[in-house]
Amino acid sequence: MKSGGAAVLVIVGVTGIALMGATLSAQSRGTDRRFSSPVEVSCAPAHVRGEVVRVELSDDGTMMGGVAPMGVSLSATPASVKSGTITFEATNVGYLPHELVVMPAPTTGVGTRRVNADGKIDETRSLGEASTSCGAGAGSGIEPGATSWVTMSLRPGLYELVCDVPWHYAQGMVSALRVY
Ligand SMILES: [Cu+2]
Repeated sequence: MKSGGAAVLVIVGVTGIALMGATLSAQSRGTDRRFSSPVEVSCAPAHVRGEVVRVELSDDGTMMGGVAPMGVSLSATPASVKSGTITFEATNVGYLPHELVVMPAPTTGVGTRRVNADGKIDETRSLGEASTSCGAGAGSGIEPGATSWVTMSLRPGLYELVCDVPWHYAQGMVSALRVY
């Protein structure tokens, strides 16, 4: 730090030191891609196996004191993929924590599962999930800005990609995936 900076710190006191620290911290990360995109992408798998399906998890926040999620959405690209080894990369671009659970599609149609009193669906037939911020597999949820990933082998068929944070499925946070 320059000597002029020290003099300023004496005058502005502790608050100023904290602010200056935050500024320096932001500047030192200036080349970080997190700060060059409106969507904060802070992590990704180092090695990806098989076909890749990118899943975007989003929302418009909550209402009713945080109980009711608004504008939740789950989209998969591509929505149709070759059978075999498939890696899902799920990125949360919303405001709330989300997750990705891969399920066989119910015979009654995608998005038609019964939602229990706790706002969740029955995950008994889950084939795997990505719900670890900046990590693989099942965890405690994907925080906003983070990505989680999971690799699995899928046979041809129709699958359902689900976010099973309470009430998110009920609000339509589900999408079809065709495996051919
Ligand atoms: Cu969700």
